Amino acid sequence: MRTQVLIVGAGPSGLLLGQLLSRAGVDNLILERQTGDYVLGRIRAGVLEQTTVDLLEHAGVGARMHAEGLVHHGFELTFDGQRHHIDLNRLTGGQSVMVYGQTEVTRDLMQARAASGAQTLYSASDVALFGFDGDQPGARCTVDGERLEIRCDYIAGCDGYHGVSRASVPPDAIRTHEKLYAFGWLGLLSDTPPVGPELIYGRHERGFTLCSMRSATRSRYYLQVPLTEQVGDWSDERFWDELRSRLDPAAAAALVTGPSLEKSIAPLRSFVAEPMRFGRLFLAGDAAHIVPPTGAKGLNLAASDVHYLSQALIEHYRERSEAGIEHYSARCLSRIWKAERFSWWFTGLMHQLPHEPEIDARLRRAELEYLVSSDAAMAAMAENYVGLPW
Ligand code: RFL
Ligand code: PHB
Repeated sequence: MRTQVLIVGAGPSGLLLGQLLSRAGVDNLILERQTGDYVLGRIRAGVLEQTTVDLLEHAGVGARMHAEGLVHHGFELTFDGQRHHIDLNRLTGGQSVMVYGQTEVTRDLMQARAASGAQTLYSASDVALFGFDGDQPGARCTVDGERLEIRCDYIAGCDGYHGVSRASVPPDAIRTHEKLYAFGWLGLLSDTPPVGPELIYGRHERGFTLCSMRSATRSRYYLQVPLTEQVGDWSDERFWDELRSRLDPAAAAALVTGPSLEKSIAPLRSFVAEPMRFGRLFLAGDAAHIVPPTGAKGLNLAASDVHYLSQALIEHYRERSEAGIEHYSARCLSRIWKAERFSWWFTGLMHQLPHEPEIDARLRRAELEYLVSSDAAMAAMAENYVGLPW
């Protein structure tokens, strides 16, 4: 088999890259380790920056997002029992974000791919990459018990943090930076109306909480929990009681509870791999970087990588220009490090940090008080939250 661009991974990065390439007439094939249903069953990100919304539109998958997504002009911060509104619209000169779940983005992209006739091989096991340091790259894998070999011009490693692409790079060619936090987020999805019209990020002595949503009738809540917690120890009732105890009185009174549709614990990590190109292999999305979810940058960073990579490859095939390919890694990393900084800062500001010296906790409270009293500080936060320009 042969294709121009072999994409490893059918998460949002791989599917969006495939869609942008297909629309530009660049032949591509996706290899995915899981089934399509498994990929759609993962509940992850929920907030899209305007640039991500624009890119999805450009990819021809904007219709349902615009019909069903919720435009949010602000969000709320709570601490010490008080709510503070961050008016994104006013602070950024009219910008906003779109609440539309990763599951829906993925579903829209899968449907567009099926309609375009581009090929995706699901349940592909033992994917092994070769030749990307030369000019004849490819991959071998097993699909339906058959061993396949696929040749290509380029490989896009869109296979997430645990994928094979980054692991295929010789250790002396790659540098990684990593910070694992001592806590995770326990998430719950339920068919209950959201507690308020905007997202609420809450700091509380029992731990951070986030009240998010997927629609007017579906809510997504998160609780900071120690990494040692097991999801099986959290009945729905225990989750709701804990959430209520961390909310401000008005939110606690407004909270509507119901059976969970999904519950899971995600560890929090900051991670960057440099560079993001190794000859004819590119890394994009979670394969190259992870942010803690505070601020919802993970999926949006994946989208900006894919924007740069699709441009670079399309330019290569249309104009025989290597400029985008040469600059891919540096362009991505410049934006990634800024989003890493923001996510790390917002995480530290809002979470209970184990064994934190008292003075650090007081300093963080002073920072929060300063933040909500200063338009300059709120504007800096808002500018990062809506997403830095490409
Ligand atoms: P994905 O979504 O991990 O997709 C990678 C795909 O590659 C496949 N794969 C392989 N395929 C073939 N061969 C192999 N050897 C393979 N190894 C892996 C996988 O099965 C998968 O389908 O990466 P991608 O596309 O870069 O997308 C990135 C986003 O998914 C990610 O940034 C966000 O979901 C991060 N994230 C969150 N971001 C937010 O902005 N807000 C959130 O609330 C949020 N919650 C989360 C998250 C990430 C999580 N992970 C990764 C543990 C919650 C979780 C649990
Ligand atoms: C979500 O809805 O899953 C979500 C929203 C905002 C975040 C993180 C996750 O910062």
